[in-house]
Amino acid sequence: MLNTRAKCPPCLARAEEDDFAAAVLDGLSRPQKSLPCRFFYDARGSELFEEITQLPEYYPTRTEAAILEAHAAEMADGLPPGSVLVEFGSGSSLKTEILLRQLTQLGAYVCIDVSESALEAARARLAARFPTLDVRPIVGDFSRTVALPADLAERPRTGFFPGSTIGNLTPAEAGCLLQTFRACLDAGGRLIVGVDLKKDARRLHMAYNDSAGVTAAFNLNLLTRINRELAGTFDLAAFRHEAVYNPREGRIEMHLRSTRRQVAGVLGRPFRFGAGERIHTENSYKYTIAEFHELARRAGWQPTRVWTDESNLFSVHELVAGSL
Ligand code: SAH
Ligand code: AVI
Repeated sequence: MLNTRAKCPPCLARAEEDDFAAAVLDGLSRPQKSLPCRFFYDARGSELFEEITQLPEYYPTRTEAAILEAHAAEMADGLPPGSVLVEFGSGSSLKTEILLRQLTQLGAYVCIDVSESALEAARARLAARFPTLDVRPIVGDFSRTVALPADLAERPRTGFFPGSTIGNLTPAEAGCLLQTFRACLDAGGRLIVGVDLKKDARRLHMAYNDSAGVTAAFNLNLLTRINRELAGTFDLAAFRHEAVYNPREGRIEMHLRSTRRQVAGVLGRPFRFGAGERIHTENSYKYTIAEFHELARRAGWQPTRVWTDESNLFSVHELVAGSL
């Protein structure tokens, strides 16, 4: 597996500090404590995310998969033979298989993710299911990992960014990320991106507060990871999962709320929590199609086609890169 680093635009420069320890110490030192959501995905976090995707309340994965099943042939149409499919935040690559079945002339599949365990499991499964496919996993942060393996650099590329992972960034960060992807893909290249749509707040609330408590376990696992990797002393029983829809921002916010006054240590540094104080762990922005088109255009992409489900829960967009 390849580990690569490349330059990012100045607005993503903060991501340079992605070292887990530095990010945790910084996030917990702020007046509003926060932790970056990309650190959810250690091996256990990736497993818990896969469980989330199977929950009855979590509609995004199955809805997006159904959209891909219905339209994969159109999405694959016109892809030059020998092209490279580059997926950002590929996780299990399960949904990717729907596209791969249509992309019979694909030159290679490059999958980029921070979770080494998820990449390894995907690599092994794809090797069995698509024995002739050239799969190139890259462990890294997609906001910085834009350098493709040298032998693939001259091939035409199509980007794939499913799952509404783009919603986990603020709109400003998402715009920067789309610019980074544009630099990574060819001028005239395409990006297929999955975006969760604005909808009834109750439905959103249920999707992030499932009755089996899997999303709560996913959120709390961040503290388990800090305890294990950073000599943390968090008492998990004294923090509670919270997910609320913020209609003004158009996003689900996930938090970990301290149920009492307490002190938790990280790498020997004490962090004080008041009763009820929260750590902000994730945003999950929801867009209308028009809002997402506007965001894409500002980042230099031309929206060409969009596919949705009958209930307008989720959208899959085709964007074409303008010249730089
Ligand atoms: N694309 C898959 C997985 C979505 S979950 C799907 O649609 O089901 C989000 C994935 O993005 C996780 O696998 C996580 O490890 C990865 N991820 C999150 N932030 C990342 C980052 N900054 N760089 C690379 N991968 C990231
Ligand atoms: C990966 N990402 C798009 C998921 C989401 O819905 O924002 C992560 C997640 N968080 C809680 N449940 C799922």
